[in-house]
Amino acid sequence: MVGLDRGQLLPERELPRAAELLAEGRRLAGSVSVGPCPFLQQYGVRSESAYKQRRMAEGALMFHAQVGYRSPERTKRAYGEIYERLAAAGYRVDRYGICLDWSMGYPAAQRGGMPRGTGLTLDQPEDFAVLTSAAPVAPHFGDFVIGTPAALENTAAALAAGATTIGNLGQYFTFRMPRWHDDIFTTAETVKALALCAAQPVEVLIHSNLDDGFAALFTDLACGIGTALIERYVVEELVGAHVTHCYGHTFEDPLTRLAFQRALARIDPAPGSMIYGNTTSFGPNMVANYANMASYLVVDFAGQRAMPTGHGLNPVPVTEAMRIPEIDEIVDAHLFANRLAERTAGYAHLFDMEAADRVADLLLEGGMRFRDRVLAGMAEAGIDTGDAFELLLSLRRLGARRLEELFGPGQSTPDQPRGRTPVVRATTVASFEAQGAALAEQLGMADLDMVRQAGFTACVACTDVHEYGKLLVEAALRASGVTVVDAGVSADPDSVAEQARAARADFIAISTYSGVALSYLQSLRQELGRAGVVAPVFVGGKLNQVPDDGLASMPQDVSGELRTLGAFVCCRVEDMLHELVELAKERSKNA
Ligand code: B12
Repeated sequence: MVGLDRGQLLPERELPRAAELLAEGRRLAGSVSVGPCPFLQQYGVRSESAYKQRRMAEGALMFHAQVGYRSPERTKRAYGEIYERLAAAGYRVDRYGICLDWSMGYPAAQRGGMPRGTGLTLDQPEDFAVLTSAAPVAPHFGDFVIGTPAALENTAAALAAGATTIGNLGQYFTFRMPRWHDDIFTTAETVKALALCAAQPVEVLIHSNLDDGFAALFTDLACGIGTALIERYVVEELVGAHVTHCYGHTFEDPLTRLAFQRALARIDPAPGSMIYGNTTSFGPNMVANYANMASYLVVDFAGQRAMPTGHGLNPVPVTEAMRIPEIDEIVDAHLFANRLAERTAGYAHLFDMEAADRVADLLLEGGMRFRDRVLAGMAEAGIDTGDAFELLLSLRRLGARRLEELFGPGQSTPDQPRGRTPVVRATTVASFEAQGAALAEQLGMADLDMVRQAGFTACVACTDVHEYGKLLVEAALRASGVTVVDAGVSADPDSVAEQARAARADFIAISTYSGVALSYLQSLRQELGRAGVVAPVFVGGKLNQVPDDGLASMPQDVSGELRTLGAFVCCRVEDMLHELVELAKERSKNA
């Protein structure tokens, strides 16, 4: 008994039924099918899954590159050029993850005037095929397709362009499109898109990047495996399609990275899509980033050599933390990775696979417990867990934090985050808590006391799915005695202004990463004015945007414009804390 009630999660009197949505998706398969593309033709396969199985049998390592610039021409050039330059060096890029812009998640008819990020927009369904025709590399449409309001139309276009791995179910759970509030529509389109894939005569893999979804926000890695099991139940048992899982961004620790691969191998019958690079380890020092890249790739190579799971491996360009990588930088990363693979061919037996399997056993056992408890808890609350629509929507509305609190497999421990001792601790979220506390301490006793005594209230939000900056800011503020009002993730400016007003916030802290910093701050200023809120705004993260003038297709730094708008631009959390000391001094003078 966890006190969960259907009325809290699904208060609507009427909701679509999965059976009808699934039937609609399947019907569409009569007119939409997997089209030809150079990848399928060159390798004589009907799907990427078949290709992966063949390469696994050969013992080959496979490689994944992420491409997607604002300009379709530049993206098409990247599609052709990366393949050709690697082939000339004797190497192969097996697959491209095509990084669509988040505005592609709106149905085409409603896309105009909606906020745009830094990625690729394809206006017509035919544009998908123009791209995939540029080289014999498997097209993976893994962002802003399944899981968005445009799920059905984007899936249809991706299939017609020859894509047989389509995602991203992970994004369904966590990504919210700015100014889009209809999660019922998003869920219905997602279920239809899953059914369209399931009804194809060739095997289409439904990709889920667990790090894009709840997994990046759990404190227990076993919940990540549990989520993979729940997704498998939805996709395979309720819809009849094939699921494949990706992870990697946040997996820095070598043992758990390897153990996660081995645990997934035991639950996913289909080949894996890709193991993403450990992007969170990348910083401003490019030489150091080569070491970061080598450190996770060596683990991934050993994992694939010992137990091939079909995942493409992802050499992350060393510029990742600074900007969207250029074509040259992607090629360099792949040249480096291929050479590293040659140099480390004999390393696999040096790894302690038994140690990894002991962790994999824990992940699996905890993951199964999590899945079983989630499904039993939902059923007890009155959710029809046999209905893909109801189950998906309930999970999304509940969110990672609550799911872990209610159903996590770890022992109940009230003083731990989420109230549980993790079965296998995920280090990322915990490290932000610790870093935040350390930053506050660095202020020194006198300044810290000054801020604590000021009794500030802060309204904190992030503009998109990137939540780590916000978690760090919140941790530092709490440790400085500031009351934090959580205005949410992917928070629209009007909602932030309203929450700042209601809480009488002394200041607002915004974390932003998706290349919308300037337009967001402009709207926020307007909304704050409308709500009558006069409070300083601190902003940090990736402060850039693609200009609207059509002259540049890459995002440009907008820190100067943000300062002109009156915002406090913060490269580091410390910048905000120092400013708070000044605000606290002023407050004590005026008291
Ligand atoms: C982790 C990550 C993700 C995770 C986020 C997990 C989560 N739940 O938070 C996942 C995998 C989900 C993800 C998704 C995407 N990502 Co991402 N991601 C990153 C990554 C690797 C790290 C960012 C991060 O969280 N760092 C941790 C924070 C704590 O550290 P920091 O960034 O150095 O921040 C410091 C300061 O800026 C400050 N700070 C931050 N915010 C604030 C706020 C205030 C008020 C203050 C005072 C200080 C402050 O605190 C830190 C320490 O001082 C970066 C690349 C990189 N290595 O930086 C890309 C990156 C930010 N992502 C990017 C993109 C494009 C995306 C996607 C659009 C990709 C896609 N097509 O799906 C989606 C986002 C979709 C959406 N709807 O928004 C781009 C952004 C491009 C740009 N703007 O130019 C980057 C730069 C990667 C790249 N090179 O292309 N991503």
